[in-house]
Amino acid sequence: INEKDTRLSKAFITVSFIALFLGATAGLLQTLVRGGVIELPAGIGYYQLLTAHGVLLALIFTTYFIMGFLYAGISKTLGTLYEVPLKTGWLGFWMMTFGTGLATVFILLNKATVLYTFYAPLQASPWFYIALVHVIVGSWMCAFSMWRQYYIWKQITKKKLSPLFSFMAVMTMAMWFIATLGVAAAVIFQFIPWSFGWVEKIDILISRTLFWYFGHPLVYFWLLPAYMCWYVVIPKIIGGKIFSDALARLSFVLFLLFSIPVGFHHQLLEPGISHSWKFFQVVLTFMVIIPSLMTAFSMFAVFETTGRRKGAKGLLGWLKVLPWSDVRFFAPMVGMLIFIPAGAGGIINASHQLNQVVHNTLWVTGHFHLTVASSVTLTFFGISYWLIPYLSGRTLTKKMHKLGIIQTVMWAVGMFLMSGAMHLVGLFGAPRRTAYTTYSDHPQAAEWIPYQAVMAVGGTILFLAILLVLYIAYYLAFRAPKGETEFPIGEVEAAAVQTPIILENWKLWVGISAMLILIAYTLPFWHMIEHAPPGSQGYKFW
Ligand code: HAS
Repeated sequence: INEKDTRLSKAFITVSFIALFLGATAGLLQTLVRGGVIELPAGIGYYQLLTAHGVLLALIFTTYFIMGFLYAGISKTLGTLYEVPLKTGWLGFWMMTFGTGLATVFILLNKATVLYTFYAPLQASPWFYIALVHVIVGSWMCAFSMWRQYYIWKQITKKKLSPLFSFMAVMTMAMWFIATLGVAAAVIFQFIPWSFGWVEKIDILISRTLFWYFGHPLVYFWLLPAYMCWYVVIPKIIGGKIFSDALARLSFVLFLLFSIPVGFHHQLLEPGISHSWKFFQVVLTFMVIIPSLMTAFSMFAVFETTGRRKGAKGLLGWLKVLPWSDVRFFAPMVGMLIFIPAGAGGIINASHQLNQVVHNTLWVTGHFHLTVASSVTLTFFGISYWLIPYLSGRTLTKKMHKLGIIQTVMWAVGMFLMSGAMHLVGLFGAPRRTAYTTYSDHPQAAEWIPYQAVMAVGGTILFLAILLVLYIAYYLAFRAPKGETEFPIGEVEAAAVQTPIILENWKLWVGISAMLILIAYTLPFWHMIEHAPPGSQGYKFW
């Protein structure tokens, strides 16, 4: 990888790890507050910390890590970044970083205590929304820059199919771009005029709908780079081959089609949206489960074929020959295993009737700590263990392999306690996003408190695990012995079917995606506007 490209990736990864540290510190404090273990010093609010925790980890750590990973992979598979993509990438980085800095300052000043979902009626300082515009537009710059690199590569090579990694990167950014149009519309047309006081009222339903139009594909924006590691990197690390290039591409196409028109499954208890439209989007939600099931199938196939090729016998003998002591495999593998119950939880959430039981309880918090905070995050840690030395020109030592494995185990144990307790106590009705002081004197709370204590223990273990991963990252970036580290990119099985070119037909897939979005959203949106409360001016532009 070229030195200039390295710098861009390193810049993104550095910010992501700083956000990881700050967000984790907020997380530790908040789990201790909620468990009733400590009280915050005067002036700092529980919801302020919760906002910092959510924004820094769910939005900033993930997005920056993803950009750093995608740029490194694109440079590896499509070649050194051309001038325009590189410059646009830096423009994106600085816009995003300016926005992130500004947003963090306003959160710390307690002027943007609106949680990471930031929809109305909670209102922040207008500067928080202006900061968000910078983050969103900056990320679009990165999307344009990656697409441009891909386009130039295609022009020069005249190839119909691009390398699997870069196809996946382009697809991930396409999904991100279409999804962020919703949140950008809410920020520009609703939140900014409302927070500056240019309009008096805001339509809450529309703000939530635009947020969730973005909010669900957002979770796949986190997931897809993890899947890129599972599909493309893991086969190489375990000494195997990619099961099927066509299957991997198809699963990404299905994510583009079905991850966006499903936002209503976050609004199943929202008045103002008719049941038939909710039902329709629930059906589409069940469609978006299919590419994950395909991924599970594909990964099992890779593990089994690789194991058998290495001489494994019996039904499960292949399990034994997997490289369990290689942290590059171990961390993502634990992430994959956790994704089995995590995905099952998602299916429960999406089931309309069951959603009535779990919505707005700590169950949902448990769900996303298994998905994004475990399956995705452990995979990102697994990637860091080779990506950081790859970028810094150093090597992943045996000692770091061991520390990484300890880190992963600590993460799994901490999360088992924290997320397990969240799931259970959620079923007893414990609400999410509620400070200890809000209900601690309520008789019902007595039943919840022991679970919250377990959450605090789990949260503390997780915080220690973060300190460990930060140490490993620092060591790999600045202290490890100099040398070359591989960027593992797998090859496809010789026996796999030829990939049909149609899978890389962008007009077709983006067109179908737009059509599905129009079908799923136009009429419900129209109803919302028609039945908007009088005087609600958030959509004055209509
Ligand atoms: Fe979710 C709420 C439904 C997946 C994140 N979700 C959330 C929120 C977040 C989130 C952050 O329908 C909270 C938002 C908020 O603040 O309010 N979710 C789903 C469904 C899926 C799903 C159907 N979610 C995710 C992923 C996330 C994520 C992924 C982050 C990365 N979720 C919901 C719903 C809600 C929700 C409702 C709203 C709840 C409410 O009422 O508020 C599906 O995509 C899941 C499909 C996954 C699978 C698992 C496949 C398993 C694989 C692993 C195979 C393992 C191997 C290892 C190969 C079907 C691929 C084998 C190895 C051996 C050694 C044996």
